[in-house]
Amino acid sequence: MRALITGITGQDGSYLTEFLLSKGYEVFGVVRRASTESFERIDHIKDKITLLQADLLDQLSLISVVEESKPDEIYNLAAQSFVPTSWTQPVLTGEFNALGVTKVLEAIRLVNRKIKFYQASSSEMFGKVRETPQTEATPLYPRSPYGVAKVYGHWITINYRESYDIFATSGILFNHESPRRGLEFVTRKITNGVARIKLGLDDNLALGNLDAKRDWGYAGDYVKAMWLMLQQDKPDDFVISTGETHSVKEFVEEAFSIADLDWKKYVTKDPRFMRPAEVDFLVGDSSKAKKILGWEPEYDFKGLVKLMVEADIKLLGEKR
Ligand code: NAP
Ligand code: G4F
Repeated sequence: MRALITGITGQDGSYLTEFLLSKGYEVFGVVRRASTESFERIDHIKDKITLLQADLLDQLSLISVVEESKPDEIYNLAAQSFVPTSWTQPVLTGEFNALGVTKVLEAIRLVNRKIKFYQASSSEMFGKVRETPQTEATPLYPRSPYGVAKVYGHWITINYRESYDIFATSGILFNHESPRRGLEFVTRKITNGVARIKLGLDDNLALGNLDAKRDWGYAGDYVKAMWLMLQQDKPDDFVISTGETHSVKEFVEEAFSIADLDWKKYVTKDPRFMRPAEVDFLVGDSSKAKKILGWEPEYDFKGLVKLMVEADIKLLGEKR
């Protein structure tokens, strides 16, 4: 089997690549040209995969990489994925996260309609939640330009499924984290902050809204669900979540306690990290994925926080 992954240099791209290699896949990854190469997350597997240059902004480059790699499956993970940036760069976010999806689907339509397609949709689409817990049938109410663009990506995926009979699936994934998470996302910001404080490199961690609640899972568990979705007889939409919700404050308490630190001595609230419109509460119901895909997460909240805190303490310790 051959797979093409957009966003291969990202958190999910790196875990999915490892998983597909373990299943015997030939893996091709889309990377965009940059003046300096930073493939940190896939450095350890770079010699086992083929990297091809393309950009979600460039239709012809996407057609070329699909022609060249001849994939059985395409995983569209590339995106501008940081929600706050979607307010400062709303047009670019729309180009990547909304129209970019159409460009990948057009490449499939033009090159080979038998290619199976996975779209990285998001629980951010639920935004100001209309029901709890959120399922595949919950109405969408996005609260950021990022969320709005992801709604477009979700619906264009369904539209190509219905218009052209393409095997196009949409995975509505709730927040998933890992030691490879970008440093600006709240979980990694906290675990990196804890490690820095523990090692005496810092004495403060400035955060925004501590009351927001998220359904946090482990990225390594979630990429398996992506693959399972493409192994089914028919394309569909699936919510992937743990079913547990915790506040940012609870994440902070757990992370600091793992390092034997009192969080109240170090954490401050900084209005710079508040958002123009917030998603206050998310919790997913992934019964459909459990029943049809047989998917279950292995990591729970405490296991995830521990994994991330320990990894950051080790990483910073090694760098010293
Ligand atoms: P990430 O770590 O930010 O990775 C994003 C990837 O997209 C990077 O490889 C990046 O490449 C690539 N990319 C960005 N713009 C591109 C463009 N114009 N052309 C080609 N590649 C481009 O994100 P992630 O956490 O792995 O998330 C993967 C996907 O799942 C994203 O679509 C995200 O929106 C979605 N999602 C994530 C979560 C979550 O909790 N992690 C939840 C739901 C949905 P560079 O290395 O060149 O920047
Ligand atoms: O970690 P976050 O930045 O993730 P957010 O906005 O939930 O988005 C992530 O999950 C989505 C799935 O629901 C993905 F689609 C998306 O690509 C991304 O991966 O923020 C989580 C919460 C927010 O409510 C935010 O207001 O944490 C709150 N928060 C509080 N202090 C903070 C901070 N967020 C960040 N990034 N930095 C802070 O200092």
